[in-house]
Amino acid sequence: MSNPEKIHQKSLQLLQEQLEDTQIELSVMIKKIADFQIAVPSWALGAGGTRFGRFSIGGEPRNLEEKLDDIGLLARITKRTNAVSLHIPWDIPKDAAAIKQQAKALGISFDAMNSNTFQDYGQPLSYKMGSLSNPDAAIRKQAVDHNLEVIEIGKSLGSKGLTVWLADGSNFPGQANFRNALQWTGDSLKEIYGGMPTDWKLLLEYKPYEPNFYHTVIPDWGTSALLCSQLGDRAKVLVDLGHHLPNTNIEQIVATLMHQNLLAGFHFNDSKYGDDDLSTGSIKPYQLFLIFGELISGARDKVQAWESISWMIDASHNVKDPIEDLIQALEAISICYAKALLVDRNRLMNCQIQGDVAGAQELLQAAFQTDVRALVREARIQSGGEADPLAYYRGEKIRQQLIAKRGVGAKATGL
Ligand code: AFD
Ligand code: MN
Ligand code: MN
Repeated sequence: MSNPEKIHQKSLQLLQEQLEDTQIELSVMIKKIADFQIAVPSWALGAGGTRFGRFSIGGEPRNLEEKLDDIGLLARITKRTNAVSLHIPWDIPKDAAAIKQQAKALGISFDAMNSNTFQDYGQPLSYKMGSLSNPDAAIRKQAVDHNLEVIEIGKSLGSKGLTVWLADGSNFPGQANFRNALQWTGDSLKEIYGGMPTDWKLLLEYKPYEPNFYHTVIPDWGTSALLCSQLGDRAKVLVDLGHHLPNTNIEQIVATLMHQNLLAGFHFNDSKYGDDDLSTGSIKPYQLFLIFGELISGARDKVQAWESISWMIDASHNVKDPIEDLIQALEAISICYAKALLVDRNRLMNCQIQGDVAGAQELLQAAFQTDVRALVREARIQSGGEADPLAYYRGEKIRQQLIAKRGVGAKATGL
């Protein structure tokens, strides 16, 4: 029978030897990995489903308190998350002080708040034809007021950010006026931005299509950056990894945004074809590794501070246990980050200056092919987490416990 602890120590020793002739200290890497925390989306603790149906997982959180309990478990066993990103109105706290207290006891803070102007949930006017870009000024006002309410809720919980993702757009040529929609969106965002406390930031998300299939008002990073530049220096671009047409060079977008100090942060997920919201790193880990390369390089060159970037997962689970999926996503993010830390950026720069293309590729591939799981595990163990969170979660039969407590048909609020 293999001995995981013995293998773990041998892996660490091998990494130590591999790093011998570099300037990289193992202990420094372990601390960076341990310090790198990613916020969990409240909506990812239940089964998401698609427009073709939803299959319950069983034992899903039925309210915000239970969502926080599940995130508290993730925080305790993975030591990779210490924050939640809430979605309003799905997560309106009945008692903000009690929720804040519960979160604090679980070691969880509140990352960016998410507004919702893409569904009708009983508000007087419908968002069917858009929200911040709607031709009807009364609907635009309702959507602006909703965002201002979300800010107020966020203030009561200690959040410092508002993420705005708009489903606004059109399904057919002629349905909307591109320029009016953009203008109305910009005007509405100005009102929202003006309603934010001065220590908050606006994270403006883009997406090329879905739910609208002919045009989306904020389809790409350029439009988001254009709108942010009209708002102020606390409005920046949120990069959702699933929000790009296939084969888009996302690492280049990240570098470009950092270069302008315009990167708000990430919604981590993975995709094969569209906004598939698959587990981060499950399809294109090399892309995620290259994205971290740009982030590390940009921070090192001081084009944008690492601390100014928000790290959040945005995923929706249809076939996996949500907590197992989030364990895997958090692990994949840490692994790609750790691999990217292995690249000697000075040597890479020299290869670029000398036109040594193969040499540059060797540097990247050597780092990407390095098995850093022992480092990520060691960072978790040293932080008091479980050596193998997934094995722990399954060994303790936690999903079965949640089903016994909440019921097999329990459905998370939201989607
Ligand atoms: C959907 C949208 C977008 C948004 C998320 C939460 O595509 O990514 O951030 O829902 O509202 O995934
Ligand atoms: Mn998103
Ligand atoms: Mn999305």
